[in-house]
Amino acid sequence: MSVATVEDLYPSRTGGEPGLSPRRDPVLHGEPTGALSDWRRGRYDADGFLCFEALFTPEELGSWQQEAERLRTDPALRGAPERIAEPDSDVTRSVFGVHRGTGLEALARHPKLIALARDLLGGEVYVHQSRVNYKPAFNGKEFYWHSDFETWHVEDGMPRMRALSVSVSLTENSEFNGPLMVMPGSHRQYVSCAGRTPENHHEQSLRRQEIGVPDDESLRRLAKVGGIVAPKGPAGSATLFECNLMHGSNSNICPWPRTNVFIVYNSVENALVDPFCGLAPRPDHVGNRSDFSPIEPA
Ligand code: 6CS
Ligand code: FE
Repeated sequence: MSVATVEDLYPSRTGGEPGLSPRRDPVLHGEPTGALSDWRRGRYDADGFLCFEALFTPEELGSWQQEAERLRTDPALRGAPERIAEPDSDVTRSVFGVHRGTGLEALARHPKLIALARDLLGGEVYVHQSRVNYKPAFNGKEFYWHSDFETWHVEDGMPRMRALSVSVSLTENSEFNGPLMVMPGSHRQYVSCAGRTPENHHEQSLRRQEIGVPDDESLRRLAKVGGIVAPKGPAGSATLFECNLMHGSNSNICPWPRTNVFIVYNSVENALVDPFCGLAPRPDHVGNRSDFSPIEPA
């Protein structure tokens, strides 16, 4: 029996010309659950992101800050594939797979975050990816402009745009320490990238991404539409952004780290298929394909 192949609605890195095309999925999925006001849902639909102040209690935040620091220096993670070093040193850049078996599981299963994800993604969700990005003081290098969905589609086999990230700030995010920068409205255009995906690309891309990044002209056009915004806020604030929103962050040369936890929620109706690049799937701690069951609030 032939296995039905899933149509590639978002080709990229196929050796063709890079460029923009309209997204082929809605931004808001399903019926509102009431977790967000109509005004907030309207802003997310138009801008592709939402900012929140003080979603969590100081006690919750304190335990997550301690856990992130433990993970950053944990000797057991030193040689583990879940720990990613900065491109120019062995300083910890990221730790992946933190939503299971660490003290950050409670963050991933926080009722407020799951309610927001269910409202915007239209039903049950599961965690596609989780990570702490440390953006350490003095050494935290940039994350060049990119669409997460472009990578998750090409390298993880995520079929449609029905996922979102929540970035929870464990330290202040100021204009000085490499805050997340987004291009409002850019989620409405899909950027097909040049080049072809190398084998085991994640071993390079998670340190410094050079394949699967947009061309200059596409970036100029997206920035011309909605400009650039860098959400700032104290520890405990959060930015929720759509999987296809163009974003990046600059290097951190100041004495304060910019440490954020990212949880990626995907609709259970958008579970991964074979990667569209035709290569072997990325490891489970980067793109979860071992457990598509709905995540339940803690
Ligand atoms: O490849 C990925 O899945 C990761 N890369 C970036 C730059 N953002 C999303 C995710 O952390
Ligand atoms: Fe990203």
